[in-house]
Amino acid sequence: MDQSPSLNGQDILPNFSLSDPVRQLSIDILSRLQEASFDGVGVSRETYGASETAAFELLESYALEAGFDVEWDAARNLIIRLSGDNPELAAVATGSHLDSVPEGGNYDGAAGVIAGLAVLIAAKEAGNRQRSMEVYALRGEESAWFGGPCYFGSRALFGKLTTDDFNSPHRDGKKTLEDCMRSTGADVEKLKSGIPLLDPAHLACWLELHIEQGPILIARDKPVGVVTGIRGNHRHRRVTCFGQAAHSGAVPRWLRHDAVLAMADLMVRIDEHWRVLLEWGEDLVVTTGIVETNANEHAVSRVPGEVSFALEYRSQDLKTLQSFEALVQSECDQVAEKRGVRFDLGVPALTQPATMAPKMIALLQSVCESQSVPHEVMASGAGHDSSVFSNAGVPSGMVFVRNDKGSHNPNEAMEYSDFFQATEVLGGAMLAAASNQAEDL
Ligand code: HGY
Ligand code: MN
Ligand code: MN
Repeated sequence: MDQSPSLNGQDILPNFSLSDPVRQLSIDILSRLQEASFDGVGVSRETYGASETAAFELLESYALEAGFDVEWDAARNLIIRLSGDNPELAAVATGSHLDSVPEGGNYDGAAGVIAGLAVLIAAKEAGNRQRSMEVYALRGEESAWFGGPCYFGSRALFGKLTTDDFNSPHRDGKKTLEDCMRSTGADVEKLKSGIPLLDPAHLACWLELHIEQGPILIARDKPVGVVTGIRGNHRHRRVTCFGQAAHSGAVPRWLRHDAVLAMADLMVRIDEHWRVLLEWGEDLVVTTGIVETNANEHAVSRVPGEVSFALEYRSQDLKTLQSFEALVQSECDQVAEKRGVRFDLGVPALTQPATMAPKMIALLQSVCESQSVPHEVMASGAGHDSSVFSNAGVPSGMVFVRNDKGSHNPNEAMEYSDFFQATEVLGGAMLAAASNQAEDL
């Protein structure tokens, strides 16, 4: 990979640093977001819900106060713009999502949005850049609120929302994504038309800062990661196993069709395939994050006739995802035959894996080196909006921030010193890209 600290022959990367007031402002905004979204345990910013909208309105107030133009698009994403000297050139963009999982952490998504605002404020003070710089605060990245599909705000940008998305049931079972979008003022008809809200050619590149959400940067003792690729995922939001309810004392094992035992049998088989595939060097993670018997009928003295569970698997390799899907189906058939049960896998939601642009990886590495920031080049196990931008043809890159205690939990932590180092890497890369008039970065 090109290690030279340059971008299309541009030898010197512009210096970029955050002033103390901009650092303090970032801390203030993140603190206010946390206060506004505290749910008694952690942070909840509900996809297309009032708590997510409140976060967007808070961000808008800071962007306006900093003197930027802001725009709400048809999906109620918020775009913050700093015009360049040649505004007809393709823009340099950054951003991330503002929603969170229920009882989650404050930094998943929000750190990237606030880093983008900080970069724009610093760039405005520094002056002279050719390309406009934009921050996209995106709605609905998480799958947690609507069971499987995700990346609603970023996919809306490129006209990629589907009927299944709009009809996705909210986790409370009382409304759909469409209902929730309408409640925020989104132009659902326009989103349903499939007309892109953003022409990929409008962007010269997309760079997203995000917390790592995993343990690697902590283990490597490095503050920053440069991302090479993002796993795709295959989500069965609700698999149901239908067996036969029975008296727990009166029915012998050989006459039972126990739904929970059948599910357990399937999970052990799936786990064994996972273990073998990893030994063969495949990239794969498998999770069942939700398991529930029917609370209206389940009992200690009742053999469960029905159980539902979520099943998600992720890989950087689309073929691995597709072949694992076939394995899951064949194991369902075998367990069904053996135990006299039936599995309903439902309609899966698939998000494609994505690779980051080599030029963006090289640029981010060059900036890390020019700023003497220790960094790890690594893949992302978690999904990100950057995969949508990359698969839409926008040259994309990601900067990871070391963060302790993982993510998708209220203990999610991040050191501000790491956040500032990563933000200065993001800013240096964005400024280099914005100062470069080459057609293709
Ligand atoms: O689920 C994910 O990978 C992301 O954190 N939404
Ligand atoms: Mn995220
Ligand atoms: Mn997340």
